[in-house]
Amino acid sequence: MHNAECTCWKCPAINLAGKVDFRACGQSITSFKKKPDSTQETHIMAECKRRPELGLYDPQGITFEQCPEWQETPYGYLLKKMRIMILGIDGYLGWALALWLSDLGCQVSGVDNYNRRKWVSERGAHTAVPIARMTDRIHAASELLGVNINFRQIDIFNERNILKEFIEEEKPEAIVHYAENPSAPFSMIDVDHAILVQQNNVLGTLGLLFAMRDTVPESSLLKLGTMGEYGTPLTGRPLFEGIFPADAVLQWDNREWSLGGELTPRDPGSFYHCSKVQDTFNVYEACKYWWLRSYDIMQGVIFGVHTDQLAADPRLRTRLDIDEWFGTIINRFVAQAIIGIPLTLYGAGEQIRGFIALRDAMECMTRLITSPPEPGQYAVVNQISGVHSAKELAYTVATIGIKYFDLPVKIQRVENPRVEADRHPFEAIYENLPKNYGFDPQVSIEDEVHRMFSLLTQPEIRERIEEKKHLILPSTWWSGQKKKVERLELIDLEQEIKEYEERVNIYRR
Ligand code: USQ
Repeated sequence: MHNAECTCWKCPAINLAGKVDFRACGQSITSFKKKPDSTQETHIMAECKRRPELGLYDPQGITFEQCPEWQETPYGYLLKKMRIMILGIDGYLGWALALWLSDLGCQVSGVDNYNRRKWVSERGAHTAVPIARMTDRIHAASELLGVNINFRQIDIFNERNILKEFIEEEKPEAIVHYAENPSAPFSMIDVDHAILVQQNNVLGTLGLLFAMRDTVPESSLLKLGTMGEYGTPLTGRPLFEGIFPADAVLQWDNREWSLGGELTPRDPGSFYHCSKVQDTFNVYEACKYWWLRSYDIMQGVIFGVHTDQLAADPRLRTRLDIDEWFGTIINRFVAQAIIGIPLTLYGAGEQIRGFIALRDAMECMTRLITSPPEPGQYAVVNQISGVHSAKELAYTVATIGIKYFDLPVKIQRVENPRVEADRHPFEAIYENLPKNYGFDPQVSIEDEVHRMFSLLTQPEIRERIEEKKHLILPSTWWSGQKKKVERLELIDLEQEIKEYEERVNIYRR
């Protein structure tokens, strides 16, 4: 188990308040652990909120493996009935994680203001996979999975005090923060939308950090960042996991400095991505000032519909957006293939991004929850399972659609409404999750695309996609223009796929 040797020092059930004067400490536990005269007497003392009978004790003395409060699961030792609050629980990821964690025995609470539903309807769109009202979803989860989710409708920016009261009441041992607007195009519509995204995301998160300081400083924050914070540097410089490794150096003017431990450069590609960059700094500072502990999760583009819990019953499914604002590339391509719209490659179609399937993202989150950062630690992971170009993905979706679902799929190149490099080098580093948290991706793009075709070709869902066909082609330009993109090229697929398949063994089943 990746977290067997972790000790109470990382455990959210520990109460350090008043036992350690963090202001007197350096950044390292070792610098204040022992008395200067080496009498080996431990200076950090803690109490366990779950096991008060221990009294004051050395928080480095007991490991997760040894503690009866931590139990073995497939994803590491997990605190029994761990209390986890999910902000943004009504969203694509939030709902999937709520069911996943509840099913693992966690006590899940959640917060949402239904903004995602409102924003998608502002575009005139709807989720392709129908979802019920939150009360019905929670009822279905209780009936079908036997789990209880405690939900509160709260706007984390406008109702900070109510959020704080709810946190105080629930005392979560981890908080997963998904309650942000995730759409790059939405943030580029006009000044009102750009401000809305930054206010919601940056200020909402800032308020949360203060609430955590005052209520649950020992709880870990799992904050969703994005791989898009780094951009796609044309030098081809590797995209390290948020922080430079120890051996990175800066050379200039015949001098050299270590960059180890410093935040890596950011080059976001929309006002939405900028909001995530600002979050990074706010979370980083909060960890520094108040010894909060946080994972900044630089997630790539997510795709898919499947986890075991979501698939257990139609009432448990999560939303799936396919419109130009909220649909992500693979999900959009599958929907386009089903209703006969040529798959929309923006520009050259050679943009490269990191990707991860919904199910694998849930596993990563769980593994991170089971292994909290140390007090004061701002840790980063690049949460992806592979990197692909837009063109490669279009070919994958087209091949599966043609071969296995008998669909006449075509691909088109259209004008790129975004300002982004569509031919660039890309070297993403994503070693932390596999190396330190035991993550091994389980879902290939091909398998998940196959599964999506099976679900989205169901008549009711197919009809819902047809209904919103007119919202597939983008009309939100980074320049501020509002006009549908023009087609640049219709690709002769049969010939291309044949050649492509010869080059790459694309469908590995
Ligand atoms: N793209 C196409 N055709 C489409 C849609 C997108 O070619 O029909 C291209 C875009 O130009 C872009 C890439 O595919 O280069 C990804 O676009 P996307 O809309 O799938 O994803 P993006 O806008 O980058 O944002 C999504 C999520 C966001 C998350 C981000 C991770 O909406 O919340 O932060 O993925 S990342 O891309 O790594 O920054």
